[in-house]
Amino acid sequence: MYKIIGSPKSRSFRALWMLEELGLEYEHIAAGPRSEEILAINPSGKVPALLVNGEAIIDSTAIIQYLADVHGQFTHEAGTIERAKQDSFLHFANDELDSVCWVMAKHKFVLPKELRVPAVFKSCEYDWNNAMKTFAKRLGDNEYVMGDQFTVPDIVITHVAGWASLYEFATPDNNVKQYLERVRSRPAFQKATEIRDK
Ligand SMILES: N[C@@H](CCC(=O)N[C@@H](CS)C(=O)NCC(=O)O)C(=O)O
Repeated sequence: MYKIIGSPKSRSFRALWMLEELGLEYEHIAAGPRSEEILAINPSGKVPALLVNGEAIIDSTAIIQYLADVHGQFTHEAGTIERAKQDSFLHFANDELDSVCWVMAKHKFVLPKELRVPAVFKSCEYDWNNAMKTFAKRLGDNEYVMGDQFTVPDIVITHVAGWASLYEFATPDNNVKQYLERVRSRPAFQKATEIRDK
C-alpha cells in the first residue's frame, strides 16, 4: 500500500488528491515540514514524500506524475507530443505560479524573522498577475489544460491557485475562474479538501 507523508495543508494535498482521483488505498502520515518522520526520508525536511515498497519519492509533482504513469490515468504517455505539452504546463505551473507563492510563504513565515523582506510582496503580485494573463491565453476555452482530459498539471495549477487566494492574488479572467470551479467540483478534490480541513 502507498504511504504518503506530509501535512495536508501543504503541497502534500496534491498527492492526496491524485490518490483520491485514482481511487487507491493509502496510508497517510500527516507529518509537518522538518518533522522527524520526513527528515528520515528527505534531508531537506520538505513534504511531501511517497513511499512505494520501501522506496521514497520526494517532490509533489514527481509523486503525482509517477502515480499517473503507473496507473495509466490522468496523463499522456511519455514520448508523445501531447506529453511534452502536458509537461510544459507542469513546468509553467512550477516556474511561474508555485515559485511566486513560495516566495510569498518564505517571506511571510518560513524564513527566520530577520531574513523576511515584506517588500517582495508587491513584486510577487506583479509576477502572479502576468503569469495569470499568460495562463488565461494558454487555457483558452479548454475544459482542462490539455483539452477534455484532466491531467497532472490541472492538479498543480488548481492547488496553487487556492494557495494564491490566501495572499488575495487575483484570477481576473472568466475562463480561468470557470476552469477553477470546474476542477474544484471534482469529487476527488472535494475528498482531499475534507481531509485537509478536518
Ligand atoms: N518542489 C517541492 C517543494 C516542497 C516544499 O517546499 N514543501 C514545503 C511545504 S508545502 C516544505 O516542506 N517546506 C519546509 C521548508 O522549506 O523548510 C514539492 O513540490 O514537493
